[in-house]
Order: sequence, then structure tokens, then C-alpha cells
Amino acid sequence: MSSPSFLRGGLTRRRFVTSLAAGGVATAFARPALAGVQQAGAIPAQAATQWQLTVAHTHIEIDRKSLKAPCIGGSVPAPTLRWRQGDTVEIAVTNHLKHQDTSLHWHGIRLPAQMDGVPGISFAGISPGQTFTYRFPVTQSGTYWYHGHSGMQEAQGLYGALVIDPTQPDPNACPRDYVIMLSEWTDVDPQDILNTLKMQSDYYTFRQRTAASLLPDAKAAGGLIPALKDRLAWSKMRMAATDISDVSGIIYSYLLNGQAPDTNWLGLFTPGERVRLRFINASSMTFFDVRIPGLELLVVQADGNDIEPVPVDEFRIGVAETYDVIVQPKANQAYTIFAQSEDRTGFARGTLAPRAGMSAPIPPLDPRPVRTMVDMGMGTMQPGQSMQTMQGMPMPPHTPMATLPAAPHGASAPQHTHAAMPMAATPHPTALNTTAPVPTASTPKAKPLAQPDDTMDMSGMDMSDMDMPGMDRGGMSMPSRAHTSTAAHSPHAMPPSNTTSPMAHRGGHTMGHHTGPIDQAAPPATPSTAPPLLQVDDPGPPPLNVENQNIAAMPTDRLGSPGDGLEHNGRRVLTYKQLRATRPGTDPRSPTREIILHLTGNMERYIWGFNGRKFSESGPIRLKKNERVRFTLINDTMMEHPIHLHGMWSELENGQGAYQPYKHTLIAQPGAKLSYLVTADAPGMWAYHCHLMLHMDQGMFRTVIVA
Ligand SMILES: [Cu+2]
Repeated sequence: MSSPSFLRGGLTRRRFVTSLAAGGVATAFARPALAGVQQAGAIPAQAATQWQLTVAHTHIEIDRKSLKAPCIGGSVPAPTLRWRQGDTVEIAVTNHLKHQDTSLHWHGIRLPAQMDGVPGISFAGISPGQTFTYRFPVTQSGTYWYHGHSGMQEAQGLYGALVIDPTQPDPNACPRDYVIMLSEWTDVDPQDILNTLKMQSDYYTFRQRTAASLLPDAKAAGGLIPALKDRLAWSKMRMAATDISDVSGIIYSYLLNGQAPDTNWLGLFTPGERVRLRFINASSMTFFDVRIPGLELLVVQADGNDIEPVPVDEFRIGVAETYDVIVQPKANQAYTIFAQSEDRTGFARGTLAPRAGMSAPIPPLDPRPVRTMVDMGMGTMQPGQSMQTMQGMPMPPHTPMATLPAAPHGASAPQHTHAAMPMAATPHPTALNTTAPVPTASTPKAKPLAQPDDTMDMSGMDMSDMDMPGMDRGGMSMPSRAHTSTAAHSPHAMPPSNTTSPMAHRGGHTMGHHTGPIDQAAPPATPSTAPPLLQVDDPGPPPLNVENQNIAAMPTDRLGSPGDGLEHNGRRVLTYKQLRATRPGTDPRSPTREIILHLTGNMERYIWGFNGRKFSESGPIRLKKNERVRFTLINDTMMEHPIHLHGMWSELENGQGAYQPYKHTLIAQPGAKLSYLVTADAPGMWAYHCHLMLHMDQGMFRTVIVA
């Protein structure tokens, strides 16, 4: 055990939000006022309006890993709460921790800001010995979850499921109904994990490519030499193509309803019955790929909102997302619920069976995903395609291959002196499926890409032993870092359909957003009657400095991709593009403002942020009450980030027009660009952050003020 947090000095309220320095200590026990002892995964028989929960330090042992940590009701997960839409619920939370504040946040729930449970933003937190009563009307239905928002308590077991009955008859009601809560468990203190990552970012990534994997790699790359060169290229970038998760199965046990794979959680069914499984990813750092060999999964709900059913074999669930799935096992046999971690270092597992004592085979872990140039924001390439195919590709002045410049720390983004990243700064307004005008698209500033004089100054790059066909120094069309055209500085200076770009069409692939709207199938959200002018808040490409290691030069639309490691695996895997709401959205207005945010980070230093700045260096995002806003995310990093806005829905612009899905957490894939609409109908101060706990802790966090 590491030292408890109170030995490390006191925590101010602000630190609770920004720095999750609280090492955990304690157990908790929670007592739903109107429910008996719950079986893990079971849903209380009745909805209730009054709940009492107690947070306390408890000694818990799971999978032979022992942790004395804060938890609710002495159990991990915490009890499942069942509410009813239209009721007003009251949850009295008592803090029995001796030396730490605590808090509970109702993830995805629309409520008054002061009930949202984020210390320092929504309320003061719950001090030791104190009881705080949350009270709010429940206006929605579906599957959600709740978790601690103080320190790193969430990572230590402070999470439970929420099931909300709709007022209307539930179209997805099933005779069997289980919560399937996925999470991870370790006896390493979260603060120690963070300290370790700060010292050595790949400490927990032990599955690097080896000599043994060279042959399969060569096969994929079309030869041994290309494969070797690919490896050289990656090592030059000081990144590993197999760097998938920050923390791995080397220390985590992956849990299903709080049970390790060996313990094998069991859900009973009668053959022929429809079984509803409410998947919740309550882990702090792990994405899971979920399937049940032998069963089709009918995905009927995403993040609490019903969607048109999508039959799949598999889906990826990011941290904090939920998916409701219906299965209909007909045979008198057991089925394995198999949830492998994205980095393939382990899995959570449970069983559906007609009787106790049965089990089904556990499938082998899939091959681990390998990051490609797409993940670096280098455009659309097929797996196996790599560096040697990049001939003629325009690149940002500071390519990821460049060593970090000694840029002034914390340099303000808009004032950066780097040359333009025409591709990175592509025409945001044209992005995605909307009827919004492109106010700057045809400004005189427009400048074609990759002028002949824009060849990159690669003198600062040591490429001596990196002899890559097509990447010889003269052959690359790169904007010079010394070239500081103001036109190119303007992110809006790009023609919306840039046919002058050599990357506009390569090998038949459409290059992301550079060729205009990408969601071809998208019907307009509203009849296109004089759409309002779109104001664009765009800081431009963030500077490369100690807080930002990479820029996605050619961010792509990845909504049609199931995610790294899942493409072409022979199974039907859910994609974001398939999510279609069963009801039209409630606000048909076009956005009047677009806020562009780059997701940035430095993996080596383990610093994360938005627009190249961490939370402590940034101001709030301000929204006008009832404003209709588009958030556009450009993921400059090599990792997925599950981005969560508190208090308001995030309507993913995925080509489904008026039926685009309402979500509370959206995965931004590496190198991807995506957008979503928000109606700022909830006044107050809200949290907005990456839901990977350590990323949030290390700066990928903002406040949003609606007034
Ligand atoms: Cu993140």
C-alpha cells in the first residue's frame, strides 16, 4: 500500500478538481434505503425516490488484489439505484472517510448545476462526517451511472449503476434485465500509477513489437524492408506503434460487475428469452471490446438514449459510455460475455447460462492494435500502409518526427510563431453534416496548399539512418517552419474543397474533411432556410511545445470506423455512424457558433490538455444561455479520448440529420476530427473533460459556464 493521501498534505478544494492527489484509503458501505442486499448486476425490483449512501474506507479484496479504499456501501461496484422518470429523487450521501472529502456525480443526468456533484465547480464537496442531500427531478430515462468526482476515488471503486424507468412503456423491456458494469482493479495507488507514468510513460506498455512479430508485420506491410522501415520511422518519432493504453493488464484486473474473470459473474436466462444487458464502462483508464461468441448483439440504446436497433457481433465501449444490448440465447448452453481491453493485455468475463455452474470457452485475445499514420492525423491509410507511402504528402512544419522545439512553455496558442498547418487547420466550417455557411471559405486569403516553396526545412531532423523511399528530404512537400504566411495562419483560409491538395484524393480515398462535407448521407437537420451566420472560435493549431507533442496534420472523419484493432476482423463491429436516435432531436436550430478544440498532449511528459494547454493555464468556455453551439474536436494525440460534457447533451453529427444521437460521452479517435451540437439550456458552471482519469488529472479539463 502506498501512503494514504492525508500523509501527503491537505487538499484544497481546487486541487480536488484539478489534481487528483488523493490516494485512497478506505472503504465504504452504502445502504440503499429501500433496497436489500443487491446481487451484482441485479436491478432493484422497484424504482425509489429516497436513497441513503455512505462512503467509507473499506478493505476490499478482488482477484487476490487487496485495497483499502473509499467505496459506497462496502461494495464494488456500489449499489445500483433505480429511479423513475418524472420523479424527484433524494440521495443523502454521508461521508465517513476520516481525512478526505468526497462527492458523487450523476453521469449523464440532466439536473441543476448545484446537484451535479463536482467539488469546486458545482458544490463544495462533502467533508468528513458531513451529509449532503442531492435532490433533483428526473427528466430522462435509460442506463447511466454515478461515480466519485473527488481525488481519484472513482478509480478506487466509487462507482455504481443508475437505471431509470421511462414514463412511457419501454420499447426495450425484456424478461431478463442485467447491469453489466465493466471496470478495472489494482492494488497500486492511482497516485503511484501517475507518478510512474510521469517518470516513464510506457512503463505499463509491455507489449512492444518484437522480433517475433516482424514476420507478420512484414506480411502486412508488403515486405520485410517496408516493415523494418516502418519500425525505424516509429522509433524516430519516439513513439511506439503499439502504444495503446497508458495503464495495462500488467497491474489491472479487469472486472465485470466487480468480479474477476476467474470468479466469473453469472446471469441466468431461460432459453429463448430476450435478455437486456446494460453495459457501462466504469473503468478509469480502459476501453473494452465486447462480444458474446455465439450471440448476435442488438444495440438498442447508447448513453441512455434509445437508438434504432443495430445488430452487431461486437462493440467498443469507451470509458464512461453505456450501451444497452438485447440478446436472445436459444440454446440450452452457456455463453461467455467477453470484454477484452483495447490493448489486449487482459479481459473481463462473465457468463450467461440457463443454470449455475455452467461456463463456455473463453476466446483468445485478439492481436493487439497497431497505431498507423491515420492515428497520427496523417490522413487515411489502410492498415499496413506506412511511412514509405507518404511520398508527396504535405506535412505540418513540425511533424511528429521533429524533435520538440524549445518553444516557450505555455506560449499562447493564437500567438504562436510556427508556420501554418494548412492541413491541420482545415476548413472547420465545412466540416461535417450541417447546413451552416462557410463564412471564410472564399475569403481572398485563401491559399492553396503545398506551394512549391513550402518544402519543409528538415535540417533539424536527424534522418541520417532513416532512408525511406519517398521521404527523401527534397521529395516531401512540407510547409516550411520558417514560412509564416498570415493567410496560412488563418485556419479559415482554406477553400472548402481543396482540389489543389495532393492529398485530396489518394488511391481513391477521400481525405477526410478536405473535400467538403463528409457525411454524404446526411439530410440537413433543418430545412435550409437562411441559416444563421456561424461564428467560429478557433485558436488555430496549437503550438508544439512541452505540452503538445503532435499535430494531426490531416485529421480524418473516423465515425465509420469501429476503432483501432477492430477493422476487418471478420465481425460486425458497431460504429458511431450507425447510431440513429429513435426520436428527432428537440432543438432543430443550426448552430450560431463553433468552438474548435484540439485534444493535445505530451505522452513522454504525461501532460494532457485542450489546445496545447492544461487546465491550470486556461480560462472557462463560456456559452450563452440557450445558445446552439457546435463543438469540433481535433484529436492531435495518438490515443482515444472519451470527452464528457456535464449537464447538457452532446448531439453527435454523424450523418443522421434530425436523428443524430444524443450522447454524454464521445470517443475522439486518434487523428480524428468530429463535431457535435450542444444546446446550452442548463445555466451554471459545468465540468468538461476527458474521462480517462489520469488525463483529466493532468490537464484535459475545462469548465464550461452557461449564463
Ligand atoms: Cu484523454
